[in-house]
Amino acid sequence: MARPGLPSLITLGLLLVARCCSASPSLHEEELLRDGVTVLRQVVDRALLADIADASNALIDSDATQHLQRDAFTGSLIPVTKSSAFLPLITHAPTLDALAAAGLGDARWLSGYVISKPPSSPSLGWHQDAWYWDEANAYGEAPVQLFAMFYLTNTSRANGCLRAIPGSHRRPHALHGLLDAAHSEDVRGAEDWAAQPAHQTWDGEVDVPVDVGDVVVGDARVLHAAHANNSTERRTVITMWFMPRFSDYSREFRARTEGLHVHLAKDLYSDWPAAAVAAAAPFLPISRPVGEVAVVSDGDEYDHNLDAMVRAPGWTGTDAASARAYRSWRRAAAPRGWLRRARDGLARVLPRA
Ligand SMILES: O=C(O)CCC(=O)C(=O)O
Repeated sequence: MARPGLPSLITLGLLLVARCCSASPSLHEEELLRDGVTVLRQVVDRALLADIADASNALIDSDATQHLQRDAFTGSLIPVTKSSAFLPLITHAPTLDALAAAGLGDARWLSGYVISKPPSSPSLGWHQDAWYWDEANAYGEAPVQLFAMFYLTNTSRANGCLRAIPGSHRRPHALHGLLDAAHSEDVRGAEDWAAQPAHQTWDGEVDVPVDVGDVVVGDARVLHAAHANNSTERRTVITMWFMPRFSDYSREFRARTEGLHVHLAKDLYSDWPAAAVAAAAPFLPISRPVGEVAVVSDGDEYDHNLDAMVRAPGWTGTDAASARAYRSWRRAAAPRGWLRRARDGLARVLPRA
């Protein structure tokens, strides 16, 4: 084999240096697809985080949002659209560029929440946040909806870090049949909450502790929870929801997403300064100019289980493609009888390691 000459070695070196110095933070794409969760390390500017912490604390302390913090398990669940200070997280280039580099570009922002666990608060129970389980694409490999969690403090088991069950976004899990709907009244404040499956330790679960500046990126389908906050400080996360590859979805699914987005993010359209709305516009899942988006202010803004949402896995009979997708998803956990018998037979005849 010919040896590379000096000029080509120099070129290679320069290319490597350029790549290393200009590279946007890389998303561990395989980890995200396999586990349903990954961490982008140190991608958020400290000054921006300080502004976001100020805006979050002002919202949490405001009388106007007390009805959005009725539940000590989640803590606050305040839409970020209550303040245009959160715009930089809707348009956050390091996160969106990392998604794009991993093939998850054209991401549109669906909604976002200030989730602040008060000091000495109980665990947030296991849940998954997908709402499109009647769609065939809910059972595929590619994520349809992603969370980007921006924590405002370092997190650990002591102050309520995130935990997750890797792989549960692609495989049925015992918890799927045991849980009530995420962020619903059913999971808030039950007297025997500590004994419920949603607050137990499950095989395969992992803690996802972070440092300030990290962003946890995950598939909406992955089962996740948060430990109790046993510290004396608030533990706040800004959870932002994005729909990657938005233009690839069917017209019907885009319309469904748009309807949900306008409902969940209505304050952006009614209360934000025009310049902030214009800056957000390219990142929104809307099919019309922002000025033409019609906002209806009805319903309970604390309700996260709307009629348009299908919150639990299971084919609802809407179309044949999703029936096929659902069957293959089930098979991933429960191999066909002949496969199971063959595997058991092999295990009997092969010597043990
Ligand atoms: O509070 C946390 O760490 C997790 C929040 C969460 O589960 C969510 O945003 O769905």
